[in-house]
Amino acid sequence: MATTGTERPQIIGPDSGPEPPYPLRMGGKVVSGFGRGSKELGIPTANIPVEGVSWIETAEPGVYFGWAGIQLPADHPDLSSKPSESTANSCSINPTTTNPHPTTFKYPSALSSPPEALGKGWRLYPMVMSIGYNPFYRNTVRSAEVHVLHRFSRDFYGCEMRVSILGFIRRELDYVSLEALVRDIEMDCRVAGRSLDRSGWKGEGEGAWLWGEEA
Ligand code: ADP
Ligand code: RBF
Ligand code: MG
Repeated sequence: MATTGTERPQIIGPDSGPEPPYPLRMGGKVVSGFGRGSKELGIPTANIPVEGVSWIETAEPGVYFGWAGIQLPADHPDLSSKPSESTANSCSINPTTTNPHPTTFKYPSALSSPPEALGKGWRLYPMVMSIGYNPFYRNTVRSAEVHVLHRFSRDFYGCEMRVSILGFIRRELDYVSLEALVRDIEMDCRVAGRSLDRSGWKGEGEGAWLWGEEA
């Protein structure tokens, strides 16, 4: 059964920072997913291939959070958006008929990237991600999909994306309705935002991976 917001921890992990086995990394080019993320839920998820990720098969299916690095192409409109603008517009969820008024939450600030990485189009964002089988949709293959906590003005299919997972939020659940699923994902975004908004959770040591310098 679905849990409700009041029963859930509002912040994950100790203030000092992530604990083993985190950080866990995965990366690759953003591919097309099941084609229902944005349209049905108002919550776009960037799918990255799970092939070749050593830890993925043994990871507990569920919702994780951390940081994402994305290499945006030179003409992408979000290359010019400043962190302050992104904070002002702190809801990455799009309104839909099932969720006309998505709630806002705090976008935590990311590590600052070096000028060379910025020049190559790399940008860092907080993220929540789902790893597993989406019981609500009964998928038969394991997928990894990342919802980036930033409202983009254009898609970024085909771009190189890196994620560094710092913690686990909850197991994946089946739901009585789409509304209940969306409400829980909104809560996941708030929990991730709050958890990453602490100095021990900025992904210290993960920068070079996140902006594409490390293989
Ligand atoms: P698909 O089923 O192909 O994954 P989605 O409806 O889940 O389709 O949309 C995912 C795409 O939306 C991503 O690949 C990315 O290009 C784009 N996108 C726009 N905003 C976001 C965001 N905040 N988080 C993740 N992806 C986003
Ligand atoms: N799908 C589920 O069936 N159960 C879940 O508990 C669940 N949690 C999710 C949490 C987050 C943060 C995200 C981004 C997605 C989650 N999904 C879950 C996946 C959702 O069903 C999926 O994004 C859509 O099916 C589009 O592929
Ligand atoms: Mg998707």
